[in-house]
Amino acid sequence: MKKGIFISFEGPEGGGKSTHIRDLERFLENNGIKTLRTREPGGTRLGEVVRDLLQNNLAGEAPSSRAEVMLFAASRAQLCENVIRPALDEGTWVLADRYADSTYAYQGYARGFNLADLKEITRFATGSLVPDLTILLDLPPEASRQRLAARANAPDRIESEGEEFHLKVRNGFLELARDNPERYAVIDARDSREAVSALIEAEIKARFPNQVRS
Ligand code: T5A
Repeated sequence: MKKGIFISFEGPEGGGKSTHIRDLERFLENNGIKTLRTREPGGTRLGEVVRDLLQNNLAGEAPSSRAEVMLFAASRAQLCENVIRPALDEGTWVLADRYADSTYAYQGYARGFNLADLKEITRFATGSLVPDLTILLDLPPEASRQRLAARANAPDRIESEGEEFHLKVRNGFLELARDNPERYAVIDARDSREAVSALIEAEIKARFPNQVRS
């Protein structure tokens, strides 16, 4: 039975998901809460191979758009069954660097696949596991591009998509947040690291007052 809390972090590339998950981990651990960080695609041995297929052309050919949907779903299915569910069952809080809403934003709103189809594939892959809270680190494409340009590694296959694609991704996430206001917290990721982390902590305290106090 699920005893832990499941929090997903979503948003455009460079929004600060990894950075703010690390900050939240420290905050929760200071409150005596055990946490586990996951990432997608990836997070299991099978998932990391899928990540290489999706991002680094491991197979020597790019996946078709439909194959891309199924590869993200396969990575998520493995992660849910082998990592996320067992952790939640033992009371660990899971902090997910991307989850199903990324599929809806990238493969749905940006690539144009039908959202109802994607939801059905996701329901099967995850056994209907939905986060308790989704933190959307919202960033316009221009700011996202600047952050990615500042890092050492070259953009991967999906990051290299054009401006219009990334605008659709951003607007898709904002629409998902509007459609699921009780699950989503939208945070302006252009603020400083300290300011964004403080907003996330305030959100967690407000939503889970019995578990998080200081
Ligand atoms: N994808 C994924 C799909 O298409 N469908 C799916 O279903 C799923 C699951 C995954 C790719 O796959 C796609 C989406 C993606 O294109 P990834 O390699 O895992 O890609 O990369 P991202 O998830 O995009 O994450 P990034 O590592 O690019 O960015 P983060 O984690 O959001 O940002 P982070 O923390 O690395 O920060 C980026 C930079 O900004 C700075 C950091 O120091 C760093 O330099 N920073 C801040 N600067 C100022 N103020 C702040 N508040 C800052 N926060 C961070």
